[in-house]
Amino acid sequence: MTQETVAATSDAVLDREETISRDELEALQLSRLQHTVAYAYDRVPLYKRKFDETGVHPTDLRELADLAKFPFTTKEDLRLEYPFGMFAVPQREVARIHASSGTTGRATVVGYTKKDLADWAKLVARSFRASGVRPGMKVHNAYGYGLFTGGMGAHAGAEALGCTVIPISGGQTERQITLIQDFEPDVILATPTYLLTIADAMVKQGIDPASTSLKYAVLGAEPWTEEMRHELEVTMNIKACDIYGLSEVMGPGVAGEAVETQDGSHIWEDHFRPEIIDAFNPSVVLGDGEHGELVFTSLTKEALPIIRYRTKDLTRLLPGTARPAHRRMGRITGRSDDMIILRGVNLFPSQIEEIALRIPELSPHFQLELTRPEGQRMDQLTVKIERRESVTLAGSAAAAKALQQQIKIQVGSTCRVDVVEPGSLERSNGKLRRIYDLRPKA
Ligand code: DLL
Repeated sequence: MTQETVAATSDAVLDREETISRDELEALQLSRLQHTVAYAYDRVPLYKRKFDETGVHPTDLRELADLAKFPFTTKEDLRLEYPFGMFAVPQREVARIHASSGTTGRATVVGYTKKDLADWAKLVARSFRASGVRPGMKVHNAYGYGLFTGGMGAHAGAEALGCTVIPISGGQTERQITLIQDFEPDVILATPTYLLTIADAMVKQGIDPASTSLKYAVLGAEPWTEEMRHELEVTMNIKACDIYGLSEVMGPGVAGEAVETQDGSHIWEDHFRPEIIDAFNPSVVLGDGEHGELVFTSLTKEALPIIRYRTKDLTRLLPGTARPAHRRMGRITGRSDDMIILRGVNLFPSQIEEIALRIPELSPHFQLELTRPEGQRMDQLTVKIERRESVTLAGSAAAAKALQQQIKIQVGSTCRVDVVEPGSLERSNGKLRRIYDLRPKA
């Protein structure tokens, strides 16, 4: 045990920073923030240029609210500085590099010093511990290994916590099932949709997913709903908690959920200062409880300090509960760039998930297709969703109608619903693609 840890709860030893008061935490944030903006300004030409253009200097940061005077950083900035222009340390001090897949344009590259890696592992360990994971547990890590931060980030965190890690990575679902049966892990780490794929494949093999050794799951990397939590907890007889993060800010472990409250992830505010802004009018910083776009400033990172990074994730900040000084984030409703605008109405896949899972005949396997039928000027949304195994044809038709009506009532959108055969839609191996935009390109 390191010196910075102290005994706190009955069966877990928390980091000192998890138990400090809000006042103490904010004092720590301010001094770390002052250091970070000066450090970024001195070492990264992009920050110097942006601060100078905005007419703001690191010495202007006298209190936490002054952060709002500083310019935002976007994914586009990271792309323009590809590959290493955002790094604040010489290359020999960069211990590891990760990158986003870059489905739209160039990949974004991120780097870590040895200390960054140690801090990251500590925060992932902190998140896992909050979610019920304990030293000595066997952890089946089905997040993808490689440039994606999920696999290696979760791996290092589980090791730092003192767990036995099974580094299976994503995919090869049959093999995942064999190893779950043979190695009898206590914990599984995966995206929620991939865990669903695993559970589904178990059923196909005649294995009851509720009968395995698994007791906990720590799920993230994509939006998921309370309804999906319920589905997975019941199907697998586990406790499922959320873990949030993004590569530009660190990777998994920026925020983690406590198993005793299951009320949203606590943002580890001793390392990250969150803000919520109006996504359409970014100069407006919103108050706690108000919905908007999440923005992060790193407080301790060396290789890639990040100032006011616009995540595009839409959520709100809530007061801390299980870790009172650290604010929680509400569930991410979606990303501003994943929002479907259908005849003026905004819609997110998570809204469909929420509504569909309340209809007993429907499964959590769905995708959204956007089309523009020949000769028409209006876009059409089709929800393709699998029925549950036991459901009859008549049951499917009634469920389709119910879903269509509920989407109309709760979201305000008119859409088509096609209830399809179980197993006919693509399964997730990691982050699942929900939206298929088949409209002709302009
Ligand atoms: O997905 C890091 C991660 C790995 C988090 C494993 C949790 C578990 P990126 O590939 O950079 O990093 O994608 C980051 O994924 O901006 C969100 O849109 C989404 N995301 C991540 N965690 C959650 C979550 C990793 N718990 C992007 N709920 C973020 C909803 C999430 N969305």
